[in-house]
Amino acid sequence: MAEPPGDRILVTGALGQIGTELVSALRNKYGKDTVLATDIREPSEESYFPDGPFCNLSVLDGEALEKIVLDEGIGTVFHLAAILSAAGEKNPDLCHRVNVGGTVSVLEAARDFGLKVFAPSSIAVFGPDSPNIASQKTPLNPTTIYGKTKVTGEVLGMNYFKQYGVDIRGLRFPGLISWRAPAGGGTTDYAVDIFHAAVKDGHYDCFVSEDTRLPMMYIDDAIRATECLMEVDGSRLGPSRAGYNVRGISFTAGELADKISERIPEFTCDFNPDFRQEVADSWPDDIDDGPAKKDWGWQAEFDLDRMVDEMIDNLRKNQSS
Ligand code: NAD
Ligand code: AKB
Repeated sequence: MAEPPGDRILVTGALGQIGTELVSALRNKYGKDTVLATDIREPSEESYFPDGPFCNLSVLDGEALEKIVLDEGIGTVFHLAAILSAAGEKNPDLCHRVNVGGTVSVLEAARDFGLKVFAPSSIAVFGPDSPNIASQKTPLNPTTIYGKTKVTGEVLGMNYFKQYGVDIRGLRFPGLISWRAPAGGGTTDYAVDIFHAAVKDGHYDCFVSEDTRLPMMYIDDAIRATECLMEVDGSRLGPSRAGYNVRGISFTAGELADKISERIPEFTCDFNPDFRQEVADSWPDDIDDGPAKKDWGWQAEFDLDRMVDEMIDNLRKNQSS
């Protein structure tokens, strides 16, 4: 493997739900100027984004990516640019181009310049034939275009690891729940939107049915899992290195609405499933994360009550500031 041109960090798709939080965490840890945030769009005036270096980059432009890697002395890439499940079902061609094409651009740069890469996968890799609790070894037969691109991403990552020695690491994130940045066009977005609606309007029209149960995780656990995986000695990582299952919480949409009502008694929720119901129905209720626990000591910290308290407290503080 080549020696990387430097030890700075590049984040693709940095303005999204995860990037907003990850860039902040990485800048706190390694220093503001060490982390170069990039995205195909510009930061907006209205939304929060941590202060520090930013430039436009489409992950489909492999040449531009390699030039930034060289010019900016990059050693590690957190590759977050993607089109999520609901947006992907509406625009499958774009989803395939960005998720597969973008990952190839990053892996090619990693091979040419000796970069370490974090590329998240998703519980969307599982399909309707998955058991209710999907294990690491459950066969991957997704029916969504997004899920298929995530399986391809894991396979590509393992190929670049085996053939070229690229240090690729990835997690199969559950639906992530956070309060700073809006969710970015997925099926689990309801579990973020419901909090904003509850705090602002006291009512939410939910696009999945009351009994829809899915694997979820609070953002602080997701950021901690990402940091742990990237910091652990590579010799501890097994064959799941490109897509470790990481478990957080599992609840139904109805259970979440009830927990919010316990804290906001006037809150009401209607359930009117749309096309995203079929996507949700194709995913497991929960996942088992035995290999992540065994290989690098993963353990989530947020249960349902703690996550609901954090979301409501933070959104209320944000609203009043
Ligand atoms: P998001 O949709 O919030 O953000 C994605 C970002 O990518 C956006 O800011 C968008 O502008 C950018 N982007 C789109 N096309 C691009 C291109 N061609 N070049 C550069 N940037 C481009 O997504 P997220 O929730 O932050 O997800 C990040 C990663 O984590 C994705 O790989 C996603 O599949 C994975 N993931 C997310 C969740 C979740 O619940 N948020 C769960 C599982 C996996
Ligand atoms: C989505 O719903 O598409 C994402 C995911 C689980 O990957 N949040």
